[in-house]
Formats: sequence, structure tokens, C-alpha cells
Amino acid sequence: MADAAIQEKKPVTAAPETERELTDGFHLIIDALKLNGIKTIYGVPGIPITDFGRMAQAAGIRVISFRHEQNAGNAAAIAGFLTKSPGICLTVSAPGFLNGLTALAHATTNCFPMILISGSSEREIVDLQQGDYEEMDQLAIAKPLCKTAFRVLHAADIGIGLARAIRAAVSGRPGGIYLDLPAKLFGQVMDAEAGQKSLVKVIDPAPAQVPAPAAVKRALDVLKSAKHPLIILGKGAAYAQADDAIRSFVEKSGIPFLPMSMAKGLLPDTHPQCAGAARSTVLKDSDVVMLIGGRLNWLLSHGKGKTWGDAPKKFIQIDIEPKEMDSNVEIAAPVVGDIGSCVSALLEAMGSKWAAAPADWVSAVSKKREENVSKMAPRLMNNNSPMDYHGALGVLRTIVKERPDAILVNEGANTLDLARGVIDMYQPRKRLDVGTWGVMGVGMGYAIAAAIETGKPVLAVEGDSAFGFSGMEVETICRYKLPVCVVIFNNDGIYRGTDVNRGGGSDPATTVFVKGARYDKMIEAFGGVGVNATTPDELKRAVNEAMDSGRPTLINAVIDPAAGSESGRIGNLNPQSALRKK
Ligand SMILES: Cc1ncc(C[n+]2csc(CCOP(=O)(O)OP(=O)(O)O)c2C)c(N)n1
Ligand SMILES: [Mg+2]
Repeated sequence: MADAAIQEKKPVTAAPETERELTDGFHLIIDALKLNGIKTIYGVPGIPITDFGRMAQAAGIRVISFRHEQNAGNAAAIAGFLTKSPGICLTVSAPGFLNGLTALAHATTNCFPMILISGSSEREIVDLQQGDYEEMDQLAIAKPLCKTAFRVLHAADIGIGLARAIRAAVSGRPGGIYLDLPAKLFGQVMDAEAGQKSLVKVIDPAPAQVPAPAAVKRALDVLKSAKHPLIILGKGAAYAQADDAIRSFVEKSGIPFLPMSMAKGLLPDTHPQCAGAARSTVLKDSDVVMLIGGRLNWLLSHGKGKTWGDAPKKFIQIDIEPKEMDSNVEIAAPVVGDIGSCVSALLEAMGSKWAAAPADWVSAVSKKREENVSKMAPRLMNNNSPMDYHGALGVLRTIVKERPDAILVNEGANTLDLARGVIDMYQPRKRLDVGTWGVMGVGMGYAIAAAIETGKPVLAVEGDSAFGFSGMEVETICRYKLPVCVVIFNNDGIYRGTDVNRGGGSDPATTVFVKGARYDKMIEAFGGVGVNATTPDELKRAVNEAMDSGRPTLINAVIDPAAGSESGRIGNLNPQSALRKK
């Protein structure tokens, strides 16, 4: 039946089949990817996509083979964030697809453009549930977890299918796209010339969305009325690559700015207007808040409650997604459009006589910030052994200052929250972390894609638990000889390494790992450099050496097991049992 359908789709030409040059699904997918500038595929081989991976590599596409699809998916997701072009993840059917799906959902939640391409089993067998090899109705399962999902059944539709996937991934609010390619599609043949003609080069895949002049004026009117204005930069602002316009706008306004985690470095954290070290003050005391590419989700306490204080607030929000407006609180001035167009329009409409932000507010914020920075300074210089978080992070803070173009990957609980606060960033899109979900497991996938997409050295600062979710990819890092230095903050567990089994049995507590584990030995198995660092000085030496040499390195940084706190900075989100025994 399916073959008959394929025959129908085949273009009719005068020449007999044997004399015509043919192409097939394998080649058309590769041609379609190349035509659209896709240079890299992240994936795991297997039926039905093994040969496809080989052929893509032979055709000049870089194919990075991982040990687990979730890590390949996270690599594709962050490649999308870094390049504004969809990152491609390639998997086998059912289990491989499901392994990649977490990353696809993560990409969608974080608004990163990504396409998960999975091979799938025979449609006729899947739909009759007759028990095919790796049988699963993947399209149906992917749909609720991504922005859009497509399936291509005919070789002649590969061009359109891929074009739709690319445009859906990057236009409007970017997100994850699922593209289902049944095994039979790869081998389908068609006339080569007709095949070439069927390919589509996507023109202007993410068209500018210019805001309405009235919306721009309304936003500036609200901003003008402010006595205590604040700008919050979200990772959408970092994604936009409108760095110059954003910097000009912030500087022209003179308003203190607060970068969300992955927006750090858009303007340097050391910029005089940066309010990162005065976060609680500016959230409480501000009266007008302009969000640029940031959402009022849990990370900003939904724009209300204790964090935001009693002072009445007015929000201005710049976002490409109209539905984002009023998501949690009333938005007094919605500005809908792409960040670059919106910020440029605001800049232009400000004219040359824009009054700087009220001086008393600006100086109150910088005073608070200086106070907090100097309070923290001595803790960062301690040389304790075993190290505490601050001693170890003080060293990394200096290293990043000296190497501002290196990329910092960061996950964990205490390891994440404290590193975010301590390590200043100086350039846009250099800090990659757990994002909207606070998910563990992005570390090695992000580090690999960051090295490949940017060619810059990568420093991955990982909690020992966080690292475990993607740790096997140190082999991938070694295999591709990537300039990645992984530092594991090893405190023997999740949050702390000191918990005990409250049932009194011989099993360890639920949050602790093997004490004194030597993660550095792992990378040595694959020819990388392993270092055990017990003091800040040792850590500093080892990281500098790794960053200079570019050799894959894993440093086991021994952290006091008692140094962390439950859930890092978000312990308040843990539900409490009213019946808890004292
Ligand atoms: C996929 C996923 N599973 C579980 C969690 C819950 N979780 C949050 S942080 C964390 C690990 C924290 O330990 P570690 O990485 O060692 O950091 P530390 O606080 O010890 O420095 C876990 C398991 C999560 N965020 N994501
Ligand atoms: Mg830990």
C-alpha cells in the first residue's frame, strides 16, 4: 500500500526508470540540511539512522556521536541558543526518541530552537500495534511536548518537511520541533532532478517582528513616570544577538539592570549600572520594571509577593510572544515584537533629550551593591582545605575574569546558585546553565556543543550529582578532543554529603554518594587529564593549565561535605510535612 502511494507521488518523466539518475531519502535529507546551512548533527546511531549518519559525515556535515540521546539533545538545544539556527538531534526510534524527548521539551520550555529528528518504525505495523521493532507512535507522543511536530512519508516531501521544521523552530518564540522520519523514507527513490527541485531553502526563517509605534510610546511614557526604574534582562535578550542595541538602550536610560542567569554578560556584571549584587533591594524597591526577553515565572516569583515588596509596581514587557503578556500580573505596557526591533524602536523614540534615571535611586542601588560585594570579598579569598564553595569559586571567578571569552557551563544546587552569584560574566552568551526548569543533566551536552559551535574553551562547573546525569560524555569530549575543562564540586552528595539514613539501616542516606569519590579517574580512562584538587591553589593551577592546553580535563574539587545547604537557594520550594518528627 505504502509503495503504491510512493509511486503516485513520483514525478512523471519521459525517460524510462533505468536511464534516469535517481536520488533517495538519505540523500535528500542531507541535501536539504546542507541547503539550509546546517553544519552539525548531534546524535546516537542505530536502526534506522546509522547509514544516514555515515552518509551525512561523508557529505561534510559534522556528526557528533554521543553516548546517550539526552545529552545529544541538550547539545542541539544549546547550539540553537548560541547560533539562532536550529540545533539538530538525531535518534533511533522508540527508546532513543524518548531519550531525546526530555531535551526537546527542555528546549521548548527555554525557547531554544531545536529539531529532534527520529527514525521511526513501519507505520502500518505501528498503527495496527502489531509489535514492530522499537514500535511507538512517536509523532503523537512528541506533539504535546514540543512547539510543533511533523512527519514526512514521501521522499518528494523531504524538502518541504525540513523547511517547515526550520521555520517553526526559529520564527516567533523559538522552540523544539519534532520531525518523524519513518525507516522506509530513507530508501525511497525518486528522480534526482525532481528531487533537487523539491528542496526548499528557507528564506528569512525568523522574520523581524516590529512593534507598534503606539506600544513603544506607551512603554516610554510609563518608563518616564518612574522614580525607581529597573530593567530585567532575560535569556531571550541574550538569544536575540542585539547586544549593541541593548547596551545602548540600557546606558542611555541610565537605569539599573538585573540580568537573569543566562543574560549575565550581555552587559558586563561589573558595569556600573548592574544591580546583580543588589537583587533583593531592586526587586522590592523598584516602581517600574521593564522586562526585556524575560518572563515573570517562578524565577522572578511570578512578579508578586514578598520578593517584590509592598511598593506598587508597573511592568513593561518586551517579548515576541503576545500570550506572554499578563501571564502572572498586569502588564501596563506590553511591547510585542522581536527583541532587536523593539529595543531599536525604543532607542529611536527616546530621542536625544531623554532624562537619565533619578540620581538618588541610582546611587542607592550602587551603594547597596558595593556593600554586598565587599561583604562577600573576604570569603572568596579563603584558602581552606577541604574547600568551601566560596574559596573554590573565588578562584574560578578570577579565572573567568582573565579569560572573558571562555564559556561557563554550570549546574548543581549550591554549585549553581553560588557560582551564579560569585562568577562575574563579561560577554554575552557565555553563561549556560539549567535554565527555566532548573534541570540537572545539561552539563556535558552543553559543554560539547559550546566547544563545537564557538571554538572557545569551555569551563563546566558541576555539582557531583549534576555531573552524574551526563558524566559518560567525558568519553565524547576526549574522542573529539574538545577544549573542555570540567570542575566537579565534590561534596559527596546532593546538597551535602553528611546526611544519614534515618531508618538506621545499613543503606546510605538518599542524598549521599560514595565518600571521597575520585571523579578525576574517570577521564583518565579515555586519555584525558584528571586532577584531584584539595585547595584553592591546586584548583587554580589545574584549571589554568587545562584552559591553556585545551586538553580535555576533569578536576575533582574536594568540597567540605557540610558546606552546602538544602536545595541551594531554593529550599523554600520544598513541601513540608506537618507531621514531621522533631
Ligand atoms: C532532572 C533532574 N532530576 C533531579 C533534580 C533535583 N535536583 C536538584 S539539584 C540536584 C543535585 C544537587 O547536587 P549537586 O549537583 O551535587 O550540587 P550541590 O548542591 O551538592 O553543590 C538534584 C538531584 C533536578 N533538578 N533535575
Ligand atoms: Mg554535591
